[in-house]
Amino acid sequence: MNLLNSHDLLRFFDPVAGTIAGVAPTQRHLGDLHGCFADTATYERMLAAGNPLVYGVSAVEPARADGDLHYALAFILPGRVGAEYFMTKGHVHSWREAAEVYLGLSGEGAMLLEDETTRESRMLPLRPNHAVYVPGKIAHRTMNTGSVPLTYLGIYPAQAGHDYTSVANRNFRCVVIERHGQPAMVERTLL
Ligand code: PAN
Ligand code: ZN
Repeated sequence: MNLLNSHDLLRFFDPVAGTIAGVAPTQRHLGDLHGCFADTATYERMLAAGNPLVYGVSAVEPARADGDLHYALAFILPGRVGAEYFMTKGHVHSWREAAEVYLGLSGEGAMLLEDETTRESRMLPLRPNHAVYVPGKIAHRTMNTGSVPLTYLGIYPAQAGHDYTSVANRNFRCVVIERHGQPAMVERTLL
């Protein structure tokens, strides 16, 4: 196999739908987000009433040699569990040093970043014309803070990998809620 044939050189994506032609998105429903929302009573109530789709991720992950890049286009539907916006599961990269760049494409959202060691947290806006840099060793989660689908592109080292377990075990220290019509980051234990 020659170098050019071994890579996915060109793909076509829909920035509003958050999908890539020829790539079936991995779908995450509310039931896949156990433990993510602080308001567990509202979460269980919503889950009992149905299991809505929350987000989808279309990843292009062809080669995995040193220096290769992977990317994923994602959409998060608008919605809330109580005051908490629909969000991704969140992860830290298995190869902890792996950083990532997020580009907002459509809609309005936010990213929650948390330092694994110090647990220092930041909330950053993610929307069109915004690029968010996620350094290595930083757990990251994305939420839709608007009323239409949020779409974004994430580009990361092919060796990054996704560690969901350590985030699920310890959870993010903070949650992002709607307060006075605006996203606000608050301590999970204070909700
Ligand atoms: C993104 C995420 C995407 C979905 O492509 O995979 O936002 O979030 P979860 O993976 O936490 O479900 C990324 O950060 N890749 O590394
Ligand atoms: Zn990532």
